[in-house]
Amino acid sequence: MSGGVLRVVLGDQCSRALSALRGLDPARDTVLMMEVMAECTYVPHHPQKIVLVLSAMRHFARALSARGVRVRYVALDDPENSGTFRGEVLRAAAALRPERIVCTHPGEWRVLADMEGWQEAARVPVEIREDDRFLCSLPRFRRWASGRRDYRMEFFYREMRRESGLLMDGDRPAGGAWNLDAENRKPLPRGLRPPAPPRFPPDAVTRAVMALVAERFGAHFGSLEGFAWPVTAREAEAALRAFLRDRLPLFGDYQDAMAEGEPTLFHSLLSTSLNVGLLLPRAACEAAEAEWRAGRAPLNAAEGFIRQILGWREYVRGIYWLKMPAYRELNALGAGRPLPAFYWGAPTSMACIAAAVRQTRDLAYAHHIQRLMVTGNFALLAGIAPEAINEWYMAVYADAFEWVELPNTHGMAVHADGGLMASKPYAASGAYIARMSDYCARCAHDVKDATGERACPFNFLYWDFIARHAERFARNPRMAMPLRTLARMDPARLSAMRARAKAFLDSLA
Ligand code: FAD
Ligand code: DLZ
Ligand code: SF4
Repeated sequence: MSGGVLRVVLGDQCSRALSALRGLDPARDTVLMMEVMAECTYVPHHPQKIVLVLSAMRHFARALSARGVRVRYVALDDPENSGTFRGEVLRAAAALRPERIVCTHPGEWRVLADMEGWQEAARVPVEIREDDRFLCSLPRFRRWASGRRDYRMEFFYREMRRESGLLMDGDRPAGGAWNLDAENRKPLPRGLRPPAPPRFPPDAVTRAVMALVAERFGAHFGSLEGFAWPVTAREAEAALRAFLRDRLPLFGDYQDAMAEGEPTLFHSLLSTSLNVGLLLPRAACEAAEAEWRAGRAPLNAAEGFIRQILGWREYVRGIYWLKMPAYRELNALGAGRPLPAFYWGAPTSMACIAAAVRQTRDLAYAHHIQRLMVTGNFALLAGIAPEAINEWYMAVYADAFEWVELPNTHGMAVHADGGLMASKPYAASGAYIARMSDYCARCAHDVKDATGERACPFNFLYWDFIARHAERFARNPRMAMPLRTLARMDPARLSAMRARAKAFLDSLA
C-alpha cells in the first residue's frame, strides 16, 4: 500500500468501537497490531496476563480480517520483530508508506510518551484520538478537578450518574440514595457457597499463545495451567450474563467479604474483559441497571456494581492522567522497605497473606478487599517502598494496566500520594480481617493478641504505623479516633508493640 491510513490497535484496545478504527476504509487502510517483547517484560507479568493480552489480540485480529479489514499482525516470534512499539511502527510506516497514522490514546503514560514521538521518527502525521470507551473524557475530568484542592470519588460519581443517566429517576438517584456502601459490608455466612464463575477453556489460538508464553516467560511468578479468562467479545458477554444471573443479586451484600477457599465470592471477574476492551463499561452498567429495574437484583447490588465502574474505574483513570508522570514518584510516608519474599510465594505464617498470594499465583486474580486490606494493608503498615509494591501489583494481576493499577496502589493502598485519592489511609489491624473473613480461625497467629508470642502482625504493625506517623495524621480529622486511642494507650503496651514490630520487620527477608 502507498497512501491510506495506518491504524494502530494496542493490546488493551481490542474493541470494535475503538476510536482509531472509526472511518476505516478497508480498500485503503491497514490495521497494525504488534506483539512486542518490551511490553511483555517491562515488569515480570504473570504468564496468564501475557496470554490474556496476546490471545485477545490474535482473536481480535482474526475478527477484523474476517470482516475484510487488512491487518498487519506482528507476532512475538516473528524473526523480523524489532521488540518495541516504535520499531514496529517505523517498520510498518517504511513498508506501507501511509499518508497518516491514527491511534487511540493509550492506557499508560510511558506508551503515550513513546507515541508522541512517532510522528517525528516516522515523518508521517500521527493523530491520537480520545479513548471514548470510557464514560468520562480526560478534558471532562480535568474540568471536574480544576479548582479543587482534594478530590473525592463520591462527588465525581454523582456527576457521572447525572451525566450518564445511569440509575437515575429524572434528576434524582434511583431509589433515593446515591451510594449504598453501608449495605456492602457483610461477612460471608457459614454455609453460603458462592456460585462458581464460568470458565472459558483455551481454544487452539489460546493454546498456541500458552505454549509461546510457557517457553519465553515460564520463569515469571504465576501458573499458566487453569487459564480460563474470556479472550473474545463473545466470551466476555457470556461472562457478563453469567455474573448478572448468578452473582449480581448477592454482589452488594458480600462485596467486602473474604473467605478461605472462595477466591472469587460474588465478584464479576469482568476487569480483564473491560480493561482489554472486550466489554464496554457502559454496556456492563446498563445491564446491571436492567437487572434491578426488572426486579432480579436488589439496588445495593446494582448500585454497588455501577459505582465500581462508573465511579471508581473512571475516577482512578482521571486521577492517573491528571497527575502523571509526577504521581508515580510520590512517597508521602517516606516508605522504603523492600518487598518481602512471601509476596512472591515464599512461606508465611500469616493465613490471610498466604491465601491472597496463593490465589494470585494460581488465578492472576484477587478481589478488591484482598488487594486493599490484606496485601495492600500489609505494605502500608510495614512501609514497603511504593515502587516495589507498585511493580508487584502491575506484575501479578491479569487486569493490571498502569492507569488503573497505579492510583489504586499508590493512592488507595499505600497512601503514597498523601491523601490525594482517598481522605485517609486504609490502615487496619487484624480485627478488620477477622470481622470480614474466616482466615484468622486457621492462622498460626492470634488475632486478639498484639504483644504475645503468637500476636497477629497486623495488630502490632498497625499501632507502630499510627505512632510512626502520628504527627502527620494529627492534621487529618479522619484519623482523630486512632490518635485518641493511641494517646490513651498504656506506654508500656505501646513500647511492647513497637518492639515486636521492629523485630518482625527486621526479620523479613
Ligand atoms: P468486581 O468487584 O466485580 O467489580 C466490578 C468492576 O468494577 C471491576 O471489574 C472493575 O472494572 C471495577 N472496579 C472495582 N473496583 C475498582 C477500583 N478500585 N478501581 C477501578 N476499577 C474498579 N483493578 C484493575 O482493573 N486493574 C488493576 O491493576 C487493579 N489494581 C488494584 C490494586 C490495588 C492495590 C487495589 C486496592 C485495587 C486494584 N484494582 C485494580 C481494583 C479492583 O481490585 C479490581 O478492579 C477488581 O478486584 C477486579 O475484580 P472484579 O472484576 O471481580 O471486580
Ligand atoms: C500488557 C501487554 C503485553 C504483555 N503485551 C503487549 C503486546 O505485545 N502488544 C501490545 O500492543 N500491548 C501489550 N500489552 C499492553 C501494553 O503493555 C500497554 O498496557 C498498552 O499498550 C497501554 O495502552
Ligand atoms: Fe491475618 Fe492476623 Fe488473621 Fe492471621 S490472625 S489471618 S495474620 S489477620
